[in-house]
Amino acid sequence: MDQSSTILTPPSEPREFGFFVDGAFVPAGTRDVFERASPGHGVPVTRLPKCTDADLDAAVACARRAFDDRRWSAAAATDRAAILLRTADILRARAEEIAYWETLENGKPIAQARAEVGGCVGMFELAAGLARTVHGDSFNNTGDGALGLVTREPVGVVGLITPWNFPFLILCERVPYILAGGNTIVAKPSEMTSATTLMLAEILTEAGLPAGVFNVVTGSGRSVGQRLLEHMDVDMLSFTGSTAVGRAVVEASGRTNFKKLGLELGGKNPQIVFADADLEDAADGVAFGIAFNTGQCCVSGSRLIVERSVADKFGRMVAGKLAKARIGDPLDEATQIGAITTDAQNDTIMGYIAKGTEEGATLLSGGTAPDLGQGQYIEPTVFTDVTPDMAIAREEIFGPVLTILPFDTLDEAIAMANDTEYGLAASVWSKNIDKALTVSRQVSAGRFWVNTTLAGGPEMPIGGFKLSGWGREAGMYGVEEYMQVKSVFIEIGKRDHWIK
Ligand code: TXE
Repeated sequence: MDQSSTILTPPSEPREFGFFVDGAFVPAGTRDVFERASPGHGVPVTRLPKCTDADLDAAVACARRAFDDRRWSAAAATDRAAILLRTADILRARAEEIAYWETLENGKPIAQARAEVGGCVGMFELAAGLARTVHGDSFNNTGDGALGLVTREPVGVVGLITPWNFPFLILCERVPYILAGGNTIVAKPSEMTSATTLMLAEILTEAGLPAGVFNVVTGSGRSVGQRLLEHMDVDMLSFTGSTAVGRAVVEASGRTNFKKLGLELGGKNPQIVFADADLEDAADGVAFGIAFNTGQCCVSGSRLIVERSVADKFGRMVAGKLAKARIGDPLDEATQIGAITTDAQNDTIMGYIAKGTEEGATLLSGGTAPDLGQGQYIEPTVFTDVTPDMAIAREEIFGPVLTILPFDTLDEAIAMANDTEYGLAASVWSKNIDKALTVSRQVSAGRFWVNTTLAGGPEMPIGGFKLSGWGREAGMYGVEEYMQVKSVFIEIGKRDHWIK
């Protein structure tokens, strides 16, 4: 794992992990084991226990105890902040190791994985400050006989189900803020990419987090994941994944204890490009927006909505940019586009590319799966002659597939951008501030970018409108999401008696 060498290599044999409960790793023992192969190399890289129902119940019971005895929620915010800051320091020191395992299990380029870990350090640093600044309110205007206080309290035990596309980043967009609020956690990472979640458990413990506050169970969504959704002792559940499973999360909460929910689901995000944009910048941004993380990104800009007068020229500019992006071994420092993370996702993306052609769209560029000798890769793909009713224009593909739709007027651009059941993210490219602001106001999306895309920082909230989900993650919005509000009304002085 020498970062100075150009190409790292996969481990000679898979690394064994246990799951993590009550501050310690539990080895697989007699449990079934899931072996994960690197999508970029096709060789096994990790082995993880398939946790049982009893394991999940034990992890929830442990998180429950750790919450109820107030070992974390009653700690002074300064102490919580100190642990979050120590975590940031250890993350920084172990960034290379985390990036390596993230790349092996996910297939993303190592340079990108390193940048993501850097972003996660910032999440912990910000959350440390927020642990100390989150506060309630007071009403000193209720007359001399009363005082109203509004306090914030942690929700309790939080179940956290995360996907395989950004296993560490999505985790760290949530964990520091959940901990800042004083909650305890049972995390269930995707069975495809659990290693770095387990590494975070080790790091939090080293940073001084009390045992039982952060627990990790490994295994499939249908088994331990579903049980976590239905668990009566889980007070809140944060789910990031498909809209279909998001529905199952809502149903499970309704059937059981009405646990509070946070949902970040799918997207079909528009990139609106006006003729007055800096087209060179916009072409680079649109190419990045669809090819980053091989389009396996809930905020991918997968629908290019471009002013008709420049549509042909701009489509060629984007295709030209994408043709220059370097596809290759995810462990190669120079790689910009890595492997497709799962076999199922690979089939889904290739299926949509075939469907686009069948539906009558024209393949402007890409569309093939290059043979790099090992692993699974798909070229960034651009379709023109797309109509808004085609499946490739409506459904989340979750791959590097861009559709181009031309527009004539501003109102038409806004209507096309909103013509989707999703509302996660959107971008507008224009040098005319009136157009850019009008579009930003009228497009339904939880995240909006002007003359950029897939950008931001830990202060900025994350989440969606419409079928893209409920609630917001990150920043102060994220901390408040994982807290309850309590109103405390206090009488001052002698009571005015009801019964005289
Ligand atoms: O997601 P799942 P998949 C979208 C994307 C992709 C599609 C399918 O379109 O093609 O979803 O991906 C756990 N109870 N996104 O099948 O199944 C599962 O173990 C409890 C968008 O991988 O939703 C994993 O930890 N948990 C997205 C997590 O849910 C269950 C990111 C996500 O898996 C469960 C990923 C169940 N019944 C996919 N079934 C985004 N918003 O970024 C599964 N899980």
